[in-house]
Amino acid sequence: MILIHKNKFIIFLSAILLITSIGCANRQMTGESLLLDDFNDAIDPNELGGFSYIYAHKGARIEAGYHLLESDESSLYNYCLEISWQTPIASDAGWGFNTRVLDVTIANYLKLSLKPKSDINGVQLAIKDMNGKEVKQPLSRYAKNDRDWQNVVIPLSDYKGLDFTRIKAITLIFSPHTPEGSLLIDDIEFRK
Ligand SMILES: [Ca+2]
Repeated sequence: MILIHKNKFIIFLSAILLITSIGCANRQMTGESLLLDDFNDAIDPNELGGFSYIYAHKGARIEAGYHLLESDESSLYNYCLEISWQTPIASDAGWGFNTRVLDVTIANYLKLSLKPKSDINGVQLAIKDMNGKEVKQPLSRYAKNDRDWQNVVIPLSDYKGLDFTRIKAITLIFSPHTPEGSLLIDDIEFRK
């Protein structure tokens, strides 16, 4: 009986190790594009299984919520994410989400839909890898500072030095440069 229990325990332990190793495995982009989130299910986690996060220090405030877009024939429930920020002088705040351990070596661009509802000059887009290295670029380098929906295409060649075999997170960083504002964001994806 003791032997049977021991074998059962070993099988149980092996199953746990297998599940754990699958859970930690790198997700690899293989096709033309890899969707991170279209927000249409209006719930965390994103399409990669990663969760979003908010941070707001030294008097800053961030709010993020799902925003239902007007329906058209192609999609009845098209949600995007609305992010509002208040970033007084010397504060620091951001919204981001985990991509888990993502291999996007074959990708050339990060693409997203954006509708600024205010000035976005102080907004930066950061990409972080599993080594803890983070590279930031001003969103206004790629996006127009107007109030219409636009496709924003960000070349990953501008994010030098990252380990693109193990990308961990993408963050929008809000600074006191624009102390108050909001934007709508949708359809974040890596593309070849
Ligand atoms: Ca959407």
